[in-house]
Order: sequence, then C-alpha cells, then structure tokens
Amino acid sequence: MLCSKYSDFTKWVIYQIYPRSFMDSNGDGIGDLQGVISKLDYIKELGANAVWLCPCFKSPNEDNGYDVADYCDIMDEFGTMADMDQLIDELHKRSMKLILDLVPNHTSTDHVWFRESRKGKDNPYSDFYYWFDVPPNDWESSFGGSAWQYDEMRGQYYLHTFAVGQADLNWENPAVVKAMQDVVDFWVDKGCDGFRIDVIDCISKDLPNDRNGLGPRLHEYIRALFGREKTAHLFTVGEGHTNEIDDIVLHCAHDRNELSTLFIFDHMECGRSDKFTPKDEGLRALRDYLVYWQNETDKRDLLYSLFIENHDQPQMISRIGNDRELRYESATCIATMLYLLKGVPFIYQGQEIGMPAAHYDSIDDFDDVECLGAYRKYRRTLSEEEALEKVNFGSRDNARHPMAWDDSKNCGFTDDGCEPWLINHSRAKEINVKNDLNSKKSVYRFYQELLKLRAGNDVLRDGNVEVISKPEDEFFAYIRSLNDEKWMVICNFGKEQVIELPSDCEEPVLANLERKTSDGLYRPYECAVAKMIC
Ligand code: ISL
Ligand code: CA
Repeated sequence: MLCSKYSDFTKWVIYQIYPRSFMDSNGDGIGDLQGVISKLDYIKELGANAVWLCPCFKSPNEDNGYDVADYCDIMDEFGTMADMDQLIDELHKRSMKLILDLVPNHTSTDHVWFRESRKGKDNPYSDFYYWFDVPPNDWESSFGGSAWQYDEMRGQYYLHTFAVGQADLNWENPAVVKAMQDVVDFWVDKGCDGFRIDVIDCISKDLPNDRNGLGPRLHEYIRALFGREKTAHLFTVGEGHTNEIDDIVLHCAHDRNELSTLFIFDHMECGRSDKFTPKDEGLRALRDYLVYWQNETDKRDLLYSLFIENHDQPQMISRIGNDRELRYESATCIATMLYLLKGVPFIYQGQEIGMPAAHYDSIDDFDDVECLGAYRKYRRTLSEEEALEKVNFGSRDNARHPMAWDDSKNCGFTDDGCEPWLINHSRAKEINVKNDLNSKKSVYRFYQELLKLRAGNDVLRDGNVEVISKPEDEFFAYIRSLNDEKWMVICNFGKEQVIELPSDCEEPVLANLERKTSDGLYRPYECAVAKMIC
C-alpha cells in the first residue's frame, strides 16, 4: 500500500493565489512570483502553511494561464525559473508547502505538441489531440459555441472543451500519459509538494460517443500520474464536477492510490439559481450542503475540502451574507461555520479581508472570456443594463481583481503610475489589507485567531462532528469531540435571536462580537466557539 497520505493533511491550511492579481513587484501591472515571495510572511502570519498557485507556466493567456504552452517553464510576465526556485526555497524555509496547478486536460494551441500535431497525420505528435474530418458530435465548449474547431493547416477539426486556444489532449495515446508524468516528475524533483488538478474528470473521453459522465479510463490515468512510488506522498486535490458520493469514493478512498481529496462544488450554487442569476437565500443554504457532506465524507473516511471561494467564483459573502453593514460579521461567521468542520481548509486571496463582489458600469471593464461570451448571449434578449447586471453578478473577474493591499491609487498592488492588467476592485479604496488591519473589526485578525485555535486543537481539527441545530433552525451549532473533550461552535444566521443550547460551556475562546455565555441573545451573524463543561 502506497499511502499514509491522508492523516496529516487536516493540518494543512491552503492559501490560494491567483498570481496575476496578487502582487506586482516590477511595475508592469501584472502580479508575479517576486510579488508572491514578498507576501509570504503575510500568508504565514494569517495561519496558512501551504500555497496553491494558479497556473504560472508559459502561456499566451487566452484563459489566464489555463492554456499552457510549456508546463516546465514560467510565464514570462511572472518571472523566471530562478524566481520559482527561490519561491520554493522561501516557502520551505518557512515550513510551508507549494501546490502547483496542473492542467492535464488541454494545452494551449501554442504548445509545441499542438504546433507539431497540426502539421499532419504522420509526426510524433499527430495523435496528441483529437482530430476528426467532421465533428463526431455536437459538443459545446464550456465557454460557448461549438467545441470543435477547424484547423486549416491540418485540414481537420480538433476538440476544445474550453476556449478555442485550449486543445484537448488525447489521453488514449500512451505518449500523452508519459508526457504528463514527466511534467509531474519535473516539478516533484524541484520540490513541489502537491497539485491541484484542473478539470481532472474530463481527461478520459468516450469519443466519438456522447459525453456520458466520467470517461471509462479516468482512474487508470489518475493512477498513472499519482499512484506511483514517486508521487504517492503528494497532496492532490482534483477539480472534479461530480457530486456523486460513489464517484468521490473512487477518486479519494485510501486504498485507491488516486487523489487526496476532490473539490465538491454543489455548495457553490448557494445564493444563485444559475451562474448569472441571484437567488435569495442565506447561510442556511450553505449549512445544508456542509452538513450533508460532513456526514457523507465522515462515514467513508474521506478528506473533505473546505472552501467557499476560488478564482472562478464571485464571492460567497455577497451572495448569502450582508456585504455592506454586516460585512465583518458575515465574513467571520461564514469562516467559523466552515473552517471548524472536518477537512482541509482553503482560503482564496482576499477572502481573509472579507472582500465582496465588485460592480462596474461598462462591459469594457470586464476581461473574463467566459463572461464576455455570456454577455454576448444575453444581449440577444436583454437590455444593456440587464445584461451588465448578469455579468456583474456572475463574472469570474469578481475574484480576479488586483488584491487590495492599501487605499492608494492602485491599492498597493502595483505602482500608481501604471495600469493594472485588470481594473481595480470597485470597493478597493474602502476594503483593503491596510484598512482591515487598522480596523477594530478586522477580518484578517479574526482569521488569524480562528486558524491558530484550529492549529493547536486536535479536537477542532480531527474530532467527531455532531450537528445539534435542527434543519429548520436559523443558526448552525455543532459539537466537535475527541476522547473526553468537547467543543461547541455556534453560528447565528441573519436575524437576532435567543439561542438555547443544551449544555454548559466555558467562556468562548473565539467570538466575532464581544459576548458572555450567560447571555443567550445572538446578534445577526454572531458566532462563538467555546469548550464544553463535560
Ligand atoms: O468557471 C466555471 C464556472 O464559471 C467552471 O465551470 C469552470 O470552467 C470549470 O470549473 C473548469 O475550471 C477550470 O478549468 C478552466 C479554467 O478556465 C478555470 O479557471 C479552471 O478553474 C479551463 O482550464
Ligand atoms: Ca509584474
């Protein structure tokens, strides 16, 4: 049996960085690796001990790095391999881990594999991609339009599940499997500690048949990457799109030698009826998903990924919380709800200062390839104003604006004299790291306390979870227990109310508002964590 890989991962706290938007070190308006290095202490002091970097490999940036042109080289704008070596070194010096973003489903059409492949049917790369004389099905690209693109040079169609510049690799070809193993090994040799794997469940396809769930050889391919002696120690989190527990077991059960964990996405639908349409619901919706998945993963001893934000999602706080008057309360209450459950925490850049969604008045202020496609579609039936509302609500740009470090013109992300690659966050002057740290209601400091508590407390990390609030309650209360020790976590939703708890607790060691245990009144989004008197 290859892995003892699961036991320690609940001690990891992973901070996700979108490098393009995190910190610019050289005044060209684009975040870079030196920028990341300059902020490692900020991340460590928050309480994270691992960094997941979104793709930082050579890329023409049709989809911000998810179109990789060379997996073993660094994107020009982000720096050099020397910068990456230094970053790995600086992380390890701080006892922090590095998780890279592996994109195995597709390459950029600028990748040398594709450039060779399109030349004809008889070169070593000719079968690296899916080529057909006529599209064998009517699949649509996730970003709109047909998923099949005619290539003049080759005189055939190739598959692109995402943008036209992202050609799907043909994993049926053993040379593709080998090439991707080499990529993984290259980074493991450099000291990379784990991978987030982009759209992992897309890599096996059943062509020319229609898409019918997970491809037939998926597990074989995952094991080819991560079930080997060389890779068994890695932390691996797959970006999957299944919500079926049986599929998740097949990916993540201990004896499968596949992945450490999988992002499960259904709770990300909280507060919306589709990607671009809001739905009026609050923290209760999130609680229901969390309770369900805690039960399911616990029963099967699977590692659950605790996350509510990433670079593809408009901020959760704006959908289910109050991101105006009660922004601090909402942000800290949601964090408490989530991160004291069982699993491995992920924090997306800006979440730790309670950054909400942004808002703009012109489509010219948007960049995200997905939302521009959606805008064009909406404009066929909606007014400009209505279509803009849709895009403001659902655009992935929400999570991709430059990180707001202070309240200067370019919010400390880049020199004030230059243009950031994407417009500054519309609320950056008000909400930024500097203002947050100066505030009595600092979301960052609350996160610090929360993560410190979790780090030093086996019960809150690994203990059993017992939910004591009822489904109809407008609050969430759960007990974590291990051996004879018990801790209570109480999170009130949007309304003020008296919450009667079944047993006695000591004074809370963590709360987002000042409170006493004797007082049963909870204000909106108030939360508290206390040791129980057993
Ligand atoms: O972003 C989404 C919804 O808005 C998702 O459907 C997303 O497209 C899907 O989760 C795949 O995402 C990943 O691969 C894409 C890339 O654009 C995303 O940034 C990445 O997270 C293609 O590589
Ligand atoms: Ca730069």
